[in-house]
Amino acid sequence: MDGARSVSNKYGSMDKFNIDSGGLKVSWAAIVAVLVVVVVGAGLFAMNIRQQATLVGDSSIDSMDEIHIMANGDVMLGNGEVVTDANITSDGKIVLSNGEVVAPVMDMRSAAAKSGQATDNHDHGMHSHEESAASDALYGPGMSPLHMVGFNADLAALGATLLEDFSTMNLVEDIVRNADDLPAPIDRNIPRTVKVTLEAKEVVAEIDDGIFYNYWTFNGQVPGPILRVREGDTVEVTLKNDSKSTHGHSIDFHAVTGPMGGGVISQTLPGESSTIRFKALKAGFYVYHCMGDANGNTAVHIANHMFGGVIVEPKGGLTPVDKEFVVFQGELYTTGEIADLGFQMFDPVSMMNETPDYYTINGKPRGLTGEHSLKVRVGETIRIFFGNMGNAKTSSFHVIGEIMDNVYREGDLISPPARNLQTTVVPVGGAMVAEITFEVPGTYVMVDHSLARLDRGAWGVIEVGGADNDEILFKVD
Ligand SMILES: [Cu+2]
Repeated sequence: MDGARSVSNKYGSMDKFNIDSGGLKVSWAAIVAVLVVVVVGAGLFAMNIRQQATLVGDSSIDSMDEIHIMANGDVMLGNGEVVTDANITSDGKIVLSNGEVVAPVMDMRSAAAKSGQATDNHDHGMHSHEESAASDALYGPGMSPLHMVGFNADLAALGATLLEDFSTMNLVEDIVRNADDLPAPIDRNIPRTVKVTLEAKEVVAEIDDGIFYNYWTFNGQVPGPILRVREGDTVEVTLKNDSKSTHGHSIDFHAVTGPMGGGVISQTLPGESSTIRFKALKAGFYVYHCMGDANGNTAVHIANHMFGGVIVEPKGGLTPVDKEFVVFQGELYTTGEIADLGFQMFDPVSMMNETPDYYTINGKPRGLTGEHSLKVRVGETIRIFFGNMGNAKTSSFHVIGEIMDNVYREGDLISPPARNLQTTVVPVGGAMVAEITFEVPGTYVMVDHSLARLDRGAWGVIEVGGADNDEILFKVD
């Protein structure tokens, strides 16, 4: 990392780059403590509301269905009036002055108000419960307790559910899949049926030291497993959905030709499994991602990092190289600000605004640095399979100090590659394959050349060992 350290920014040197967590390393045991704080905090908030409460003297409510809890704990009545002293019970219900009890309604606009966006309260009041519930299903955060708390952190009852659920969550020490963790090239010239099993697993892992997130994954790491088949192969995929999951999951394979990429026929509820078969008709490097549950919400499942890749080799195979790597860029949308410690929940409003808090490389901001750096020797040719599975941002892939010899744009392994590219554009939901040979040893940084994203994690490191080569790069004076 020595070379990289010469690059500095407001967060410090490059190996400490974008997230200044003060060096705090939180143990796994401490996560529970963090969550206790979340839950107790929410509980105290509700108690505070109760202490302030007097019964609401409003007889003009036409329908109990038109009542919403706002993010600040106030209650919006059906006539648009805001009540600041409603009684919120410990199980998250609102008690009105006439003693009637209504269940709270999650509302997107409450979250918007919380995040500082303008809202139209009067218009808000006109929305029915049914409309609101429908919009939650279409646009909202899904039904994960963790995400619902993120959506309206005022609800102590959900906080309690959170803790209860968290005690049984899958904990993953390191969410990053090593860049060299992909299958070897295909060594056969006949088609075959390739069987793979993927498991949808909702886990808790660190975004960075002391920052935790409820990732949804395939097989507990990001990206999910890389599948490698030959053009013409039949691929049989069994999707298991972990019994601890809070959602149904599915897979939309971009390598599939057929409706929804298999996303409908692979719908799988928690604790169940589905098996689908598809024929890999066309060679290329393709991404796959969860298509969501029966309610859709594909973007939420992608934001939570349910994605991976499929290499469909052409019948003639790929040119031999010395090493192959897989690199995936993603986006994380959290309720906190960048570098906020503790448990960070998914923020649907940030996602809809397309403002990621972090860019991930194989699951974490600057995920492929340090021990996860790509290791190469001078003279070796490497092939990088790169996928962009953010929800919003096109990536401008670039390796500082290198020129890519061959670039198979957008994952097209059939056409002749582009040659000698400095930067290549990788669309969201797309991919590319690059071949690079290194001539000079040292530290190379691969970036999304929208460099404002560096502070949020959009970079990784290629360490190139070997003898100096002063003929190519040399400081004269
Ligand atoms: Cu999913």
